[in-house]
Amino acid sequence: MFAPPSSRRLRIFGAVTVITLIATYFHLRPQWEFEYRDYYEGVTGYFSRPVYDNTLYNQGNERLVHKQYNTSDPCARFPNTDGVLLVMKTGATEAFDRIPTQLLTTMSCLPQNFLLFSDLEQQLGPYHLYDALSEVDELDKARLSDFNLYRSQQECVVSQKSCIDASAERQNAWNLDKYKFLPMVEQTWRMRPGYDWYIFAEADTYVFWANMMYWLKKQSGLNPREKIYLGSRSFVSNRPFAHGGSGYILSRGALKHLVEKHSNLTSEYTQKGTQECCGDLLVALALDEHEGVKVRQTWPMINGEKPTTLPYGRNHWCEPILTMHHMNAEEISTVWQFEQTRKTDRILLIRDLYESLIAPKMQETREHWDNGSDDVCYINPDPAAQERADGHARDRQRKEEEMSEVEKVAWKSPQNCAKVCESEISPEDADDKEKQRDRNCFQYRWHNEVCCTSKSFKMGEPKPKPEDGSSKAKWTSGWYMKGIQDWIDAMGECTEPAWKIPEL
Ligand SMILES: *[C@@H]1O[C@H](CO)[C@@H](O)[C@H](O)[C@H]1NC(C)=O
Ligand SMILES: *[C@@H]1O[C@H](CO)[C@@H](O)[C@H](O)[C@H]1NC(C)=O
Ligand SMILES: CC(=O)N[C@H]1CO[C@H](CO)[C@@H](O)[C@@H]1O
Repeated sequence: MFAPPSSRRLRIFGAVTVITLIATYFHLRPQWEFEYRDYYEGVTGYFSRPVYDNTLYNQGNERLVHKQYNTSDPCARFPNTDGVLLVMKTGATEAFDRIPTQLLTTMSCLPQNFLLFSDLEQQLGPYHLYDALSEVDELDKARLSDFNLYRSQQECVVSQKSCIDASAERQNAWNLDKYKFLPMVEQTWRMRPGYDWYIFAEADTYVFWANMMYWLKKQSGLNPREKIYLGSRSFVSNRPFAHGGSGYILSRGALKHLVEKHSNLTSEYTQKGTQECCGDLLVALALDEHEGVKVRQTWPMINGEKPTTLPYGRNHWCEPILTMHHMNAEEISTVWQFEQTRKTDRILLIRDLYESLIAPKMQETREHWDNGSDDVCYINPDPAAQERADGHARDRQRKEEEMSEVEKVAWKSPQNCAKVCESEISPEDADDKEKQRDRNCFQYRWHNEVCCTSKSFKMGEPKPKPEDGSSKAKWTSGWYMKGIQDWIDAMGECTEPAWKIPEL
């Protein structure tokens, strides 16, 4: 069969057209790619990520942080963490709110062999959340009411948020939490034996890795083969333990002996847990009862506060910081950004947090604000007013006969309260450096005829406006900025970081 000549010509024309187009494409393609790459490099550099205005850059911290945030190489200044394992504990009611920010910030620079423990086995992107309670005896789980939430979480067939009201279950999540600690410690050694140091933290703990690694490996002189337990020491009925939220550290020696020599820890401390307040205490009991290991005080380097609640001043100034706690996702991101945009690599001291993050936001007074002033209080002496004041403030009153004229009337108004700090150093001693260094009054808070002052300075947080609009019920906080500045000047530079030697 032959096609008519017109149709054949058409087909040849079609074929030639297609071949021409393909040839043109192959001829031009490298050029397009090249031009595209050129253009892209002009904007950000081929392999680099964007540069932004640094949202932390402010009047007052220009010499401390860069004006711009170059996000290209976030791990460039991150230390080598060989020999150190991070073990992070969370719970199903909070994991998806807290862990992603940890993964986007500090943990993005850790080798990915850290461990995440929760009270439900879950998957978060490529990360696995292990169920710390998986090895608790089934009979205990069925028997103990503290495990009711554990069962509800497991029975949930949709997302946890849809099943569980996290704020209503806060107390139950806390009650369940204490049972996770020792199983987590046991599983950690079995899953990842042989590290020198194990850092146990929570999802709202921030770890300053550069300081931490320098201290653990170089500065502290601690030997991981010894049985060592480090943290911020707290007490429950005179029994010392390392506060869990601040993060605590176990040496290889401590973890190995505790886990390998005692096979029944989970069962034993599940029983004990029913009688005790908290899991961080249970860890201390297990270490003490089985290995005779007691916590060494590492506070304030291992710290339970965060930049806005740290009591800056004596003992919180030239000390390096290793951890902070109660950090919400935004706060974690902020401190990471600060670490990333610092102009220096030297050891990060508590004063650096103040000068970079807090000082630019300080002002003389804030209304509807609580800065946590509670060292010395002045309350209306009228019995009814004394009755109204909370016990904590009542216990911290200065004796009438020890009060100055200014202190005697401090309870009357925020303005009167402010004068307590202003009058601490008399005008003739105003330039006395020693007196400036020994200052005891940096800030105040006034509320309901209660005036309290503080021997440290801290930012604090907003308080709700009084519903009835009464001026007495309003919270007013203030800072004696001149006294703070004089103290800072009198302290001078921190010539050496004030490393804390962990003591028994
Ligand atoms: C950002 O950092 C990268 C990697 O360190 C560097 O190559 C790039 O030039 C930097 N960009 C700017 C604008 O400084
Ligand atoms: C483990 O501890 C539990 C609780 O203290 C106890 O009842 C049990 O007998 C122990 N088992 C072993 C093998 O020691
Ligand atoms: C900075 C600081 O200590 N803030 C405290 C302010 O007061 C509230 C209680 O009203 C505390 O919870 C904060 O910790």
